Amino acid sequence: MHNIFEIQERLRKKQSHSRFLHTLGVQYTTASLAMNYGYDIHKAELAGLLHDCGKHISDSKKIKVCKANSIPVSKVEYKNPFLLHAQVGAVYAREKYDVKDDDVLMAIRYHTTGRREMSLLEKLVFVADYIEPNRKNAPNLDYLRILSFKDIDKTVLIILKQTLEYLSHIGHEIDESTVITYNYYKELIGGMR
Ligand code: DGI
Ligand code: FE
Ligand code: FE
Repeated sequence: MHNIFEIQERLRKKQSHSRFLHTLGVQYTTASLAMNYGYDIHKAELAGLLHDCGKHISDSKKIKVCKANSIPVSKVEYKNPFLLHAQVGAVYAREKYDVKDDDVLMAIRYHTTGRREMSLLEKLVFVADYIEPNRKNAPNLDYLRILSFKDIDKTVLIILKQTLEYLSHIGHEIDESTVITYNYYKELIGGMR
């Protein structure tokens, strides 16, 4: 078992105050969702707590860490290296925080773009990142916070839809992985009706 409080202390020293509050928010929101869906609470807390542990380093270091670990960097990621904090986070969780569990590492790796066929833990972290109580600006948060405890796949889909709408509204480049994830969950949920 990892010592959650010890990891919190380490992250508190690295992260800005607002990032640290977000980090704690994702930790306990992932844990709450885990209780609701009958998932291992300790693994959920650990993944939520560490999900942004690759965020505080410089863009050039993010690219360097990816190269050193043979992680491919797409054109969009080169231009928007913040996207790589998910990949770097998974590397740091393994190397600096001694996380060996692949479910936890994958949940950190895919927390920004999601992916097709996410595991339950990947979905819990993806959703918790968006709805945790310190998030204030995204649309439909009240609705998504209720829906997340009833239908996790539908919540994932709406978050992806809103994220893509937001990115095109502000004219940010979209990584194809986000679109692939969206299309997968759109198809999945369309097929369920
Ligand atoms: O690290 P956080 O800010 O807590 O949250 P995150 O890792 O989910 O990153 C959120 C941002 O990532 C949000 O502003 C949307 C953005 N994002 C997600 N997919 C893409 C993307 N940004 C770009 N440019 N392209 C994407 O495909
Ligand atoms: Fe993040
Ligand atoms: Fe986050």
